[in-house]
Amino acid sequence: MGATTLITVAPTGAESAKADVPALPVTLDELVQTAKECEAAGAAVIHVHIRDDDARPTLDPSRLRDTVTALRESTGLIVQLSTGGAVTDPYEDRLRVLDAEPDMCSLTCGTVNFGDDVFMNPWSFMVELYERTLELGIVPEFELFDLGHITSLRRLLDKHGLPYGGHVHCDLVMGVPGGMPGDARTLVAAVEALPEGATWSATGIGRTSLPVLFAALSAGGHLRVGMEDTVTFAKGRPVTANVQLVERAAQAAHLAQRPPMPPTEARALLAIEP
Ligand code: KMH
Ligand code: ZN
Repeated sequence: MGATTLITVAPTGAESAKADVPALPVTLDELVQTAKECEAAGAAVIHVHIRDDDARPTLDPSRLRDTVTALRESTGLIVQLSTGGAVTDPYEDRLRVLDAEPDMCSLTCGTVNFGDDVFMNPWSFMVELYERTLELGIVPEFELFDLGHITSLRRLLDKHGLPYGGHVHCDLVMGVPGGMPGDARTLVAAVEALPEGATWSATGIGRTSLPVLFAALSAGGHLRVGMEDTVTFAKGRPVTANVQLVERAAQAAHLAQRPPMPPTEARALLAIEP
């Protein structure tokens, strides 16, 4: 078990509408402000989805580039762009995300029912995205929504070798309606199935957020929190800013005697160039 806890913030996502969730950061200014606050509160990685001028999810290449640049200029956070996008995004657009040259990108290891929708990640797409990360020198974070995704991750590593930098880092995304449940026994089962030497974080969607946070800390893992995953701080209390969730995660990490990991240490762990 490591001595510190890597905290990733996922501030926006592609699912919530600004009209329904006014605290959601959707402009570049809002995102940069959020990133600064979350870094000060203990986050080391930011998982980024961006929005267009109408606050709708977009994978526009020049906006992505501007976002990476702005986050680098304003923070020391590791910038991880989402290649998942929204469920409606075509594969070509999702592949093109890497052209924005982030430090990291998400790489989901299989298709999953996603509420009423389907989040498509067929094997051929996974392989193409993985090969591109290797070519471009971008470190992937393997997103695992279900136990079967771990089988596909192992197959990917067997057939195509280790990721850029040589270290495998995963994120268990739990509690999606259609994916694995967000509870302690499923988390333990998933962690036991991970490739040897892999590090991992976990996040619980919606009301599974806290059970997964506590289970992950207890099992020696890292944390992802943010309004992509939950917009409710407690029953009847909406999240008013992402930093609330990061502060709570940092407090829990301190209590667990594994305080938040600074971005420099996170870069070394994830084999990301300084
Ligand atoms: N928005 C979801 C369909 C990722 O960022 O890579 C997919 C997602 C995963 O959020
Ligand atoms: Zn995402």
